[in-house]
Amino acid sequence: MKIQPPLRDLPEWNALETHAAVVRPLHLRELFARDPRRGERFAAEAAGVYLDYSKNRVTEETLRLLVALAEARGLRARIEAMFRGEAVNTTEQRAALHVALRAERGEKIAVDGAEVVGEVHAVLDRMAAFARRVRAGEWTGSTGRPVRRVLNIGIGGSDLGPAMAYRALRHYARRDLQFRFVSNVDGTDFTEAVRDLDPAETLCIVCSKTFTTLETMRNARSARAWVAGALGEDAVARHFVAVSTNAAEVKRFGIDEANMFGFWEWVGGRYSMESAIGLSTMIAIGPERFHELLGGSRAMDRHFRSAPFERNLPVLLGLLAVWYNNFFGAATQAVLPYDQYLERFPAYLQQLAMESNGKGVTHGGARVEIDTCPVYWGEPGTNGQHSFFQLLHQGTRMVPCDFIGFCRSLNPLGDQHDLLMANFFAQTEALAFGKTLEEVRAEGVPERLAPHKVFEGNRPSNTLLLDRLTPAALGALVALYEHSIFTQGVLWDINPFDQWGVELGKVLAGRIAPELEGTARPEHDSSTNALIRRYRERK
Ligand code: G6Q
Repeated sequence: MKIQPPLRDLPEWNALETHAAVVRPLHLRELFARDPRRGERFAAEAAGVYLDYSKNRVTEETLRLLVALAEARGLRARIEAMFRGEAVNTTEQRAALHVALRAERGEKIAVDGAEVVGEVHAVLDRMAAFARRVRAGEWTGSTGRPVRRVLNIGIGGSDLGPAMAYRALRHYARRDLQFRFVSNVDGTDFTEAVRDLDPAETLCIVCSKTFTTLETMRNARSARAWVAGALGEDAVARHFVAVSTNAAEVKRFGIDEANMFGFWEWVGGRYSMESAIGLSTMIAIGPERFHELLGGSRAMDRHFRSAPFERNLPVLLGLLAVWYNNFFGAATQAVLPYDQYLERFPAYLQQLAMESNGKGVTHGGARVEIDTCPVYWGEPGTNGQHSFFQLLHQGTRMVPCDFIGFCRSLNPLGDQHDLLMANFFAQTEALAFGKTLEEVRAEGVPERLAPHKVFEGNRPSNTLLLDRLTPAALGALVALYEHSIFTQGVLWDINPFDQWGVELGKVLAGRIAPELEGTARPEHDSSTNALIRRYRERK
C-alpha cells in the first residue's frame, strides 16, 4: 500500500482549514434563509435510507472540498481494494471482506486466489437447514423434548451484533422461542440468564472466532456443567453448537464438528453479525428474513461502491464526521434511534466505530497528528430527551447527532407513532435553529430568566428517515455505518480492521488471575499491589 503523506501536508486539507474559518461563524439560520430549497438539496437516498444532511454546518463548497480530500486520499481505490478482497487489514495482512458475507450466490470474490462466495452460501445453507429444524421443533434435546430456548454465548463482536439484531428484529422473531445473550465473565450474567431456563429445552450457541476468548470459554464451560449436571455428559452433543473459525478447539471442547458453523479469518469480529455469528438471528427470524437482512446490506454495499461521492450516503456521513471531528473539535458523536427496537444499536455502533478507528498510528506506523475516532454514544428517543438532551441543546460542547426514525411503526398504538415522530422532527429543528434572546423576550419571559431560556442553535444533525424497520432496513443501516467508518479510516490513513488494544486486554487479566488465588507477593506497581492484597484479604 502506498505510504500516504500526513493529512496536514495535503493542499486539500489546508483548503479545508481556510474554509472552516469562514464556515464556523455561519449560523444554520442564515444558511437556510439564504437557500429556501436547502432541505431538499442537501439530501440523498439509497437502499431505502433517506438522508437529510441539510442541518449540518456546511455549504456546497464544504462538500466540494471534503470530496476533494477523499479523492486525494484515494478513497475510490481503497473501496475497490476492500471489495476485491485485497489485504486492506495491513497489520494482519488480511482481507476485510464482510461485503462477501452478503454477496449474491454466484458472485465472484476471491481471497488469495480462492473463491469465497460459494463457501459463504454453503454455510448459509447449513445454517438455514439447522434454523428450520429448530424453528419446527425438530431439533430435540437429549430427553427428546424440542429445543425452545437459545442461549448465545460470546463477547464483543461475537455478542453485540447478534444481541443488537435480535432486539432490532424482535417484531419478526418467533415468540415461542426465547433468546438470551451471555457475554460477561461476571458469573451474574450466566446465572441470571439461565435462572428460569430448563436445560432440557435449551440450545447453547458458543460464538467465538478464536474459541480461546477467556470470557466465552468460561461461560461455555459453566453452560456445559449446567447441562451435564442436569442431563448427563452425553447430553452436551444435543445441546451445544459452535460458531468459530477454530475447528480444533471446538472439537476439544466436545462439540461435534457436524454442529459447528464456520466463518473465515477475513471476517472481523465486529463485522461478523451477518456470518454464522448471526445463527441466533436466523433462528429467531427465519432464513428468508435473514436473507432480507443480507439484501439490505448488499444494496448499501453496491451504492457505496458505485455512487458518486456527492450522493454516496456512507461517504457523506464519513466526511461529515471528519469535518466536525477535525475542524470543529467535536469529540463525540451521538446516535439517537427513535425506535425502541434499536435500543442496542448505539452500543453496537460504539464497538464498530471505536474499535475500528480508535487508533493513533497510520498504516505506515507514524503517529497520526490529528484526532481520529470520536466517541460514539446514544440512547433511543424519546428517552434521551428526558436526560442528556439538555447538554445537546444548551451545553458548551458541540455534539453532532444522527437521528434515525421510521415513517411507519411496527406497533401502531393510537397516535403514539405521530407523537414519537413529532419529537424526532422537533429535536433536529430546535438543535439547528434554537431560540434567540429576542424570541424569548417576546414570549414575555422575565429578564432575569431570559438568558437561561435562550437556545443558541447551530447544533448539527443528520436525519436518517426510513419507511419501516424491516430486516433489509437494518441491513442497510449496518452497512451504512460500516462504510462510513471505513471512509473515516481512509481519510485518517489508519487501519480500521485490527484491534491490538483489545488483544492487550486478553493478555493482561491472564497474568493477574493466578495471583488472586495464591499467596505470593504480587509484583506490580504499589497501587495494583495494594489493591490485589486488599481483595485477597476480603474475598
Ligand atoms: C471484534 C473484536 C472483539 C472480538 C471478541 C471476541 O472485532 O476483535 O470484540 O469479537 O474479543 O472474540 P472471539 O470471537 O474470538 O471470541
